[in-house]
Parts: sequence; C-alpha cells; structure tokens
Amino acid sequence: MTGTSELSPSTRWPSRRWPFAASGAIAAALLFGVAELISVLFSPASSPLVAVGAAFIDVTPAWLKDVAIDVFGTADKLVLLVSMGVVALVVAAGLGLLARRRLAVASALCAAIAILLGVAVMSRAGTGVADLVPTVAGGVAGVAALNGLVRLAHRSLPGGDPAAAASERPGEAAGRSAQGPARRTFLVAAGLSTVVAAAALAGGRALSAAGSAVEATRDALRLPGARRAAAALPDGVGAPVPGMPPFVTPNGQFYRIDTALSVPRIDPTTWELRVHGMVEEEFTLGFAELMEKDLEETWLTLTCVSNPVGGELAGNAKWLGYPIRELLARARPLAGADMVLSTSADGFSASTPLEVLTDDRAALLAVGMNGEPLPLEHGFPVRMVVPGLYGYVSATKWVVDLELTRFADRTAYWTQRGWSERGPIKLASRIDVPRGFETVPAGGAVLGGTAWSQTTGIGAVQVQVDEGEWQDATLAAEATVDTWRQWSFEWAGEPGEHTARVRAVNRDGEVQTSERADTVPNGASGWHQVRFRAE
Ligand SMILES: Nc1nc2c(c(=O)[nH]1)N[C@H]1C(S)=C(S)[C@@H](COP(=O)(O)O)O[C@H]1N2
Ligand SMILES: [Mo]
Repeated sequence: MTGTSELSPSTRWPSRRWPFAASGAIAAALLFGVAELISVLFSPASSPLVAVGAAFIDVTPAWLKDVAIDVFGTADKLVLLVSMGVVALVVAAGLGLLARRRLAVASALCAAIAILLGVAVMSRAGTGVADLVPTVAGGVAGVAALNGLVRLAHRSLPGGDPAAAASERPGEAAGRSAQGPARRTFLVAAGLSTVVAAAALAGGRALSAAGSAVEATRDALRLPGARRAAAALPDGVGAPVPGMPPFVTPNGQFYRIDTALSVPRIDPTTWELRVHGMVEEEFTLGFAELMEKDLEETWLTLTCVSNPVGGELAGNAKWLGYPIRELLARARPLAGADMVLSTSADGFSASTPLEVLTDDRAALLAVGMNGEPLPLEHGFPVRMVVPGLYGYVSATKWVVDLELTRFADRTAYWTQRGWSERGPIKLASRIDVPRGFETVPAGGAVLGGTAWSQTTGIGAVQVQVDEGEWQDATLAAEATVDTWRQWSFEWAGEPGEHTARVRAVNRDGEVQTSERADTVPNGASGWHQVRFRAE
C-alpha cells in the first residue's frame, strides 16, 4: 500500500494502523473494567484481574518472587498489576491490528481470551459458577467494543479499508466528505469507551478495597472473653462412625443462606443497633458499648426452614454474644407488644415472638462464631441467633434495627412471600452414613446420623431397615438441648439392596412425624430414608 491518501491533508491519523491498535486496547480495558465492577457484586475472587494476578503469583518461581519483593517491597502487587496491564494492552493492540482485516478471527480470539480468564477464575479456591458472571459480561463488552470501534475506524479512514469497503456503499467508502465527521465519531466513541473502562476499573477496585478494609478490621478484631463461658463439650459428642460430619461445624463449612447478592460490608465502628417501637425507652447501641457488656457463650445448632428432609442446611457452632433478653429489659416493652421485628443493613427482616426473646433460652445478639468474630457472610459485625427457631424468623445477620411491635401490625420478609409468621424448628433426624446408593459391608455395617430438637433435646433415635422392627440407635453424648445429637446403629444384614429409615423422639416424648410436608410454609417433615447396598 502506497498511502497517498495517508498523506492527504484530510487524513490526520498518524498511521492507518493506530485506530485499530487503539480499538483493541480500549476493548481490553472495557473487558477488565466491566468485569471488575461487576465482580464487586460477587466474590473478590470473581475478578478476572485478581484471578490472573493470583494465578500468575502461583506460577511464579520462588526466586523470582523473592527478587520482586526485594526490589519492589510491598509495592510488588502494584508492580505486578501494572506489568500485567502493559502486557495486556500490547496483546490487545495486536488483536486490534488483526481485527482490521480479520474482525471475526479477532473477535473469536477475544472470546477465547475471556474463556481463559474464566478458567483462571474457576481455578481459584471457593469460586462457583456464579463467579463467571463478571468475566462473561466483560467478554461480551470487550467483543462488542472491538466490533463497534473497528467498524468506526474503517469509516474514519480515507478510501476505507479493502476489508470494510465490501460492506460499505461504494460512494461512502470513496467519499472524502464523510471522513471528517466519521473521524470525530470514532474519536468520541473511543474516548467514551476509555472513560467508561477507566471509571469501571477504578470504581471496582475502590469498592473492593473498601470491602477488604472491613475484612482487615475484622481480622484485627480481638473479641473479649465471655463472662459466662459455654460448657465444655463432653467426650463422645461425635458418633464413632467414619464419614460423619463434624459435631462442631467449622465456619468455612457452615451453610450460608441469605438474600444478599453481595455480602454487606459493615464497619463495626459505624455499626449501630436501634431499639425502638412499643417500648418505654428507645435507644441505640454501638459496637464498642456492646463489646463492654457481659457476653455469654453458647452452643447452638442453626437450621434453615428450607432444609429438605435429610438435607444439610443445618450447622452447629459456639456463639458469643449479649443476651437479647437484657436489651429488651432495658427497652421495657409496652403491654400489647408480641413481636420483635429485626432488620438487617440490607433490608432483610425477621419476626420473632417476644416471649421467645424474653424467656431463659440463650437468644443472643452475637458477635463471635467458634472463637472468631463473625465471618462477613455470617453477619459481621453483629447478628441474632435464637435457639429453637428457624433462621428466617430469628437469625438476622448484619442486624441494625429491633422494633417492638405486634404480629397483627407488621410482617417480615419471608412472611410477605408466603412463609409462616412463626417458625419453630421441627423435630428432625437424618442418616449421614451411608449416603444414598453407597455400598456397606454385609454382616457388619455401622450407620450414623444426626437429630435435633432445639430447646427440648433428643431422647431417642430409632432406625428401621427394610420392613423390620424399629430399633433404638446408640446416642452420642449430648452437648446441650440446643445442639444436634449424633447417633450410630450397628447393622448386620444380608447382601443386596436395602432401605434404612430414621425417626427421632425428643425429651418430651414427642415422636417425629412420618407425615410428609414440604418446606413451605413452615419447614419440611417426614422420615428420612436412604437406599444402599450391602456386599
Ligand atoms: N440479613 C439476613 N439475615 C438472614 C437471612 C437473610 O437473607 N438476610 N437469612 C436467614 C436465614 S433464612 C437463615 S436459615 C440464616 C442462615 O444463617 P447462616 O447463613 O449464617 O447459616 O440466616 C438468616 N438471617
Ligand atoms: Mo433459612
């Protein structure tokens, strides 16, 4: 190409190539920017930028890491990000040049890069399919920007480009008069895209930095000791059956249920709980004040109303907190109040009967879980836990408001959506070992499982294999009536297919009902059964 037209006065591009290189670079910036901003709604690990950086750190040999830290000190992460950015821009500019003649190929390569970024995200610990959303959205934005800008770049060039000329009307491609405005259009589109990309990138980083500041505050927080410590766990709370879940659920394994698309990040220094409504004394409580109170520790098994028969939406932990009873005593509820409506920072609410919060059970305004500050996903800095009630009517995480009111006057979040206004936990039991369709040794197998009846305690667990007699299982030691209880059952059966069923009896003598109920509106019921093979 002899570029007479490039020398013509109406052409102000320094070279016919640079609008394409710029298009590629801008498309890449948009890809990462859009992904970064959207990742704020998911987990920090869902950011392709973070994932690639982390993957890069993982594959860096130790000696190079040491050199980097020696040379750049604590700025090593920044240097890494900047160098990654430079490499990405160079690659992307190359892609833009390719797109000048082969737009489809360049788009496919851009999509392939997005897929690789997705693989990097999925390779990070704890990411799920949902964490791909930011990368997919970024990839779509990147390919769209590449296509849009490259087309505008063609139009802005005198004589068009051979590749583009075919798709344009002859007069337009040749017409000089169209190029002034076309160049402006390209510049405006490129400029706007750059601004959007930069703002998304900066905004995303700033928002996740704000999040990590709360994480750092949490990590640095030292909880005070409990004035009333939880009873030590007796020996033998775990049934001696291989494959049983741990009696104390580690925080990282604790089931998580909430309506929060992004985990609320609340700075404890600005956290406040407002106690108001039908009370003689309204007040607000700050975090520092809460930490100075006489805190109690208690073992408690939380359960979700959405837990199906045999399901795993239950977890057992040691909670540290202030009795809600004491807060209410200070507020002095007015006669007629029968409910406490608790509301979270993100707008969830739960209706808890007042009498449950004022009797002698350990209903806590909790700050600690298994000896640590609450994890962010479990309500940091403060949540409620109430023995005997499903989480949706009691266990408000990120709680900021307690209103004394009446069931007749207010309805909570899930009640507005068809669930019962009250949710006492139903007596339940499940088989954990064997899992469905597992094989056990014929003639000498041990079954195991878990049962709960918070506030009452488990009195017995019975097992039936096939159509045989109901037989008592061996109960593991009881921690408290508020915790689940494990059981085991020795079984010597014939080879073949079998079905085991379980039911619990609580300390009041109530036998778990065989009647099947769905989780809506107030919790599943029915006996859990497991089909397995003996060999
Ligand atoms: N803010 C807030 N708190 C909430 C919820 C919620 O959606 N938002 N879900 C509740 C439900 S349904 C349950 S079962 C428990 C679960 O607590 P966990 O996630 O710590 O296990 O939290 C409760 N507290
Ligand atoms: Mo729940």
